[in-house]
Amino acid sequence: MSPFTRLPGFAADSLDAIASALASVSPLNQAGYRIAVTGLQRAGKTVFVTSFVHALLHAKDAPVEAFPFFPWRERVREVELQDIPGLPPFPYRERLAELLADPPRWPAPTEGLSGVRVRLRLAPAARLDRRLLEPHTLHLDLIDYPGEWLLDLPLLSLDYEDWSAEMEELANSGKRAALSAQWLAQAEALDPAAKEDPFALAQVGRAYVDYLKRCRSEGLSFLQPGRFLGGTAPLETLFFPLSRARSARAGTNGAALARRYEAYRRLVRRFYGQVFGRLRRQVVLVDLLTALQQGQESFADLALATRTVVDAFEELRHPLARVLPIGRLDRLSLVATKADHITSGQLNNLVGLLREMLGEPFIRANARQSGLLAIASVRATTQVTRLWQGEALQFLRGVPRGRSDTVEVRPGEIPGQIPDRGSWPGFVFNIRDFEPPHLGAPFEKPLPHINLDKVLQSLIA
Ligand SMILES: Nc1nc2c(ncn2[C@@H]2O[C@H](COP(=O)(O)OP(=O)(O)OP(=O)(O)O)[C@@H](O)[C@H]2O)c(=O)[nH]1
Ligand SMILES: [Mg+2]
Repeated sequence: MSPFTRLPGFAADSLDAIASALASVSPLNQAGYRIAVTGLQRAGKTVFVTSFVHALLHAKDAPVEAFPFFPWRERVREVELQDIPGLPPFPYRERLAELLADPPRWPAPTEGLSGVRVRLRLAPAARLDRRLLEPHTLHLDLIDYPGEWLLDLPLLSLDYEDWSAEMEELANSGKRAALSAQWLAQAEALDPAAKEDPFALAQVGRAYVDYLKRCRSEGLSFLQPGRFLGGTAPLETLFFPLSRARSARAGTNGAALARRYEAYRRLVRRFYGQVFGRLRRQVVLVDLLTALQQGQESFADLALATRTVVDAFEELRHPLARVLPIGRLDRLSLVATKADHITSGQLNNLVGLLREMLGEPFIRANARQSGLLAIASVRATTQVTRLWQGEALQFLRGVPRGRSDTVEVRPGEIPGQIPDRGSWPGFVFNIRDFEPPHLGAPFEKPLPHINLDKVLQSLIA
C-alpha cells in the first residue's frame, strides 16, 4: 500500500477501493445514470446532492411546479435509497435532518468521495410493448467528490523543477506574497544537496500545507497539490516547491522531494484514469458569487482553478492526443451555485460570468454535451419588491448567516462579463450568506430551489 492510500478523505475510501467499485458497477449492463458532482470546497456539493436526492424521492407526488423537469412522474411506482456497493455512503438522511431541523443547519464540510443510489421502479412506458408489464428499475447514482482532486492535472505535464518554479512565482504574487513568507523562509534554509533529513522535510512540508490552507481561507482557489488541502497528509509524503533542488543527487533532500512529487503524480494519474475517467456524467459546481464578493484577486484565482478543473474534461474529449488514458464524457453540467444570493433579474448575468470564466473555446467545443446553469439547491431567500425613491426595486429577504432576524438586502448588480482590472472598484456587491430556510420536518415535496430540475434535464437529455 502506498502512503497516499492512507490519506484521510482518501483512506477509508482508498483510491483502489473506489476505482474497483466504479469498475465493477458497469453502467452498460444496468439501466441508469451515474452522476458525479464536484466543485471546490464550499461550492455546494453536499447541499446539492441532499436536495437532488430529496427531490427525486418526492417529485412524483408533488405539484409539477415543485420540480418541473421530472421525466418519470407518471410512471414511478416506488423510489428507494440504497448504498452504492463499494463506495462510502453519502449520509443523505443526516444531511436532510439538519436542513429540516429547528433551527435548520447547513452541512459541515466533508472530505473524500461518497455516493448514494436512488432506485426508481418504473411502469413500462405506454408506447412500449404492453407485454412488458413488469416495472423496470432505473438507478440514479450520485457521487460527491472534491474538486480539489481535479486541481492537480497540470502536475502531470510538469516535472518537479518546473512545477516548483511556477509555484514559487505564484507564491510571490498578490495576497500570496504575505501568506507565503513563513514557508519560503523555511525552504530557503533547507539545503537541497544535504543528506535527506525527514524531520526537516516534514517541517517545511507542514509550513507549506499551512500556507495552502491559509490561502484558501483568504478566498484563493488555485492551490496545488489539491489533496494537501483535505485532512492531514502523512508527513513522509509531503513535498513543497523548491526549484533550487535542481538535479539533486540520490540520498539528498532535493532527491527526496522529487521522489515524493513523482509518487504523488502517480497517484494523480491513477485517479484520473481509474476514477475520473469512469464518471461520464458530471456536474461541476462553482461558487462564483462568494469570489465576486471577495474581489478581483479571488475571482481571478477561482477562474484559474475552474479552468484547471474543466481542462480535465477536455482530456476526456481527446483521450488519445493527451496525457490521460481515460474514457469519454457523456454529459457535463456547469453550474453556478447559490443563485438565491442574488435577485432573479441577475441570473442571466451570473450564467454569463460563468461562461466567460470557462472561456468561449471550451463552451463551443463542448456545446453538444454540456449545459450552463445558475441554481440554488436550497433556496434560502425570497424576493420582494420595494418602492425606493419612486423606483420599484428587488430585495432579497432572508436570515443572514449567524443571525436569527430576517433582513432585506440588495445584493447589487452582477456584471454580465468579467470586469477588467480597472473597473473592479466600480462594482459594489452586498452578497451575503444566509441561514437555511425554516421548512420543518417532515417536508414531503422537493425543497424550494432554483433550477435544480434543469440540472437533471441537462444530464439526461
Ligand atoms: N443560500 C444558499 N446557500 C448554499 C446553497 N448551497 C450551499 N450553500 C452554502 O454553501 C455552504 C457550503 O455548502 P456545501 O454543500 O457544504 O458545500 P460542499 O461543496 O459540500 O463543501 P465541502 O464539503 O467543504 O467541500 C453551505 O454551508 C451554505 O452556506 C444554496 O443552494 N443556497
Ligand atoms: Mg461537502
